[in-house]
Amino acid sequence: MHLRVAVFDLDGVIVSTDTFHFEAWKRLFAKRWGIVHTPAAEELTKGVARFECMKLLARYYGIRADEEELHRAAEEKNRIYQQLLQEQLSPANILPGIPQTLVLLKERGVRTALASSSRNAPFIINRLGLTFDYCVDPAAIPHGKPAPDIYLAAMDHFGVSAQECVGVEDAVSGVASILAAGMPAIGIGPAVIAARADVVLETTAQLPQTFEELLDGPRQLDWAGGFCAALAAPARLRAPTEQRRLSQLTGYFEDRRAAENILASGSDPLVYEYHQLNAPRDPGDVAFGVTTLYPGVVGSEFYMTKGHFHGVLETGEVYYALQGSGLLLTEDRHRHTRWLPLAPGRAAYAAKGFAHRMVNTGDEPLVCFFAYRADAGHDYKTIEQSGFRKLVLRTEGGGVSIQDNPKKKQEEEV
Ligand code: S6P
Ligand code: ZN
Repeated sequence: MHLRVAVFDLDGVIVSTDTFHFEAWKRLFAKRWGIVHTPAAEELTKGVARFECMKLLARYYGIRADEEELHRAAEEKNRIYQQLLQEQLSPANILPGIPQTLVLLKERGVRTALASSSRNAPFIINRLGLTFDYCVDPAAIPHGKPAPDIYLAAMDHFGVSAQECVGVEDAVSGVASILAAGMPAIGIGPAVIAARADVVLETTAQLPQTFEELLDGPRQLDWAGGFCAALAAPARLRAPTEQRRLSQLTGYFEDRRAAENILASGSDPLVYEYHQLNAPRDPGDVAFGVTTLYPGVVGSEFYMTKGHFHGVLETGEVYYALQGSGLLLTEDRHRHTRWLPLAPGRAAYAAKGFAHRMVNTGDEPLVCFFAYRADAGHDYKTIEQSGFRKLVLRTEGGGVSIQDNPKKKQEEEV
């Protein structure tokens, strides 16, 4: 990806204003109703708009007040909050990694924007001594997060495409807003784990390295200490995948002429791609990744991966289907052949000693997670020369038929 613009949420990403909000509610409840506001109640307000917080807390503390009074109280809370910011907000409230990230982006020519729904944002930024190339004015945005409007406004300002941007958020509705704008999303903190961000970080301190990776490609993963990597298909924020086009696979299909005809017509379709993390070649490590096998046929044979034995023959491999349907064709060197169905939620185990190949018999991409012993290595030659014992073919009625591979049969009869 060519990154040109990074768009940031403010609260929880650039700065932590949690303590100011807590103190403001505390003072409000003490003054108006003689109630001691607790951290447990404060938890309920995270990511919730001001007046909604007011109603929620009033219910929590059993306060009886009409809408009008609650509105006035919410306004008073905001005044207290602003006053606290005036008196106490300092660069010490900037979250870890943020200054380094902004310096890095400036050095690398990436423009920065702020997409905060808070009308206090310009004041806060100013006070912290931070500068962004552009701050979206929330007053001019028709629909708040999770609608994409605020991120689209940032994108339009710079005249770039969504794929040239990345958004950073710490709340589910914020990540949803980024994704709805079509941008890749970086999520911060455990709250966004379920929000389908492309990358999820534990803290903002990991942002400088994440941006370096976006700009320069991934660093060495921490195989000795543990790590979490994005394997989403397509892996929008990671290194490019290995791709296999038909021109690299013609010899693998039974009907070679059909393959050559497709190529002669001027197209070289992408048959499959896989993204694998390069584990150290150590028997104690586990190599893993994701393969996406596209739907299609060559003649009547379904699209498939090359297939291979492992170099260390006696090593198994597990496939877990995430999307699509098809099968894992496996065979050993002693005439045992099996085909294992692949569909979301099913795990297929290619036993040690068995060659394995994915076949897509459906009409959408077949996406599988795979994992195997990291030092197993690959033996492609055997399959390249004589194929698998079985061919997986589409019948005239659109069904699936598994037949003997005549080439292999002849060979084994000799
Ligand atoms: C590796 C594992 C997968 C395949 C990938 C591509 O042991 O089985 O990573 O490499 O699905 O298939 P192939 O047959 O071209 O290697
Ligand atoms: Zn394998």
